[in-house]
Amino acid sequence: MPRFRPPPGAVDAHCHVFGPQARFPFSDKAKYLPEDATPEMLFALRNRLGFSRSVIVQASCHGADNRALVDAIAQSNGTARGVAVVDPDIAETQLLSLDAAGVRGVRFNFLKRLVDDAPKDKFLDIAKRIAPLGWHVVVYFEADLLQELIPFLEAIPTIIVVDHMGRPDVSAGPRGPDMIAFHNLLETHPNIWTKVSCAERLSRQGPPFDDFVAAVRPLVEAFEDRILWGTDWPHPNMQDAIPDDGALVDLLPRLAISELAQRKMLIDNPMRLYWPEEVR
Ligand code: 0GY
Repeated sequence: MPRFRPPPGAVDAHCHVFGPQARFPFSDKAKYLPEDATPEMLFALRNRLGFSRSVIVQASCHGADNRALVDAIAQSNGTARGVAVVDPDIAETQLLSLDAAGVRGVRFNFLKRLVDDAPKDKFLDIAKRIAPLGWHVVVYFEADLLQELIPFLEAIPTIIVVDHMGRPDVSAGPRGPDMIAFHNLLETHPNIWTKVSCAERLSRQGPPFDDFVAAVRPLVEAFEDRILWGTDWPHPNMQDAIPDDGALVDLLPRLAISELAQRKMLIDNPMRLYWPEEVR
């Protein structure tokens, strides 16, 4: 259990569901085959950790088949929304039905170990089609791709959320080259947001993740209206070192010091993206 209690209404803005495989089989292009991670498990953990809402992000192992995601949102009683992966030729009616199901964004994954290809031209076609729905784009890439991706990011007409800050080397500190490049990206592109999540993957030191906190806190302070956070439960591809979710939650008051900054990161910012109809 975490020592930190998130404020009432807090949103876990990055988590996944897998399967159950018997109902929702994995893609035949999946690069890993995780254990089932069901909506019941997700919502039970969320309640234990003190979060109120979840943003479920389509993971690569389900490809562009969003049925498990849609099923989980349907079981959430309005407390979950989703980010889908879609093909460029998806029918308009399917997009509208994903919207009705609670999807508010699409994800473009550039990690070579997770996907066979990441066609920028097709991604841009998708971005143009989802923009009128008020959706946004979530992009997952690693730090060595950032410079090359900037023209692509600049062609996207919506808000963009970068997963896990584009996986910087946090061990170099807040003035390390990756953190500086990412800071500059946010400074020069007001439509780019990020999730300051995945300490468990990005920290070289491990718990209590001091290197992560030192590198990331200045980013939170500089861009507090564009920062999200998520558990990344059930931590795909980390079978050998599954992190303690409570220890991750205990990072929150170290990343966002004031109650106001915590409220923005955990409530105001995710609500603007995922439940805008509830934001006054
Ligand atoms: C994450 C991380 C990973 C996996 C995926 O789509 C995915 O399969 O996102 C990863 O292996 O880094 O963000 O959950």
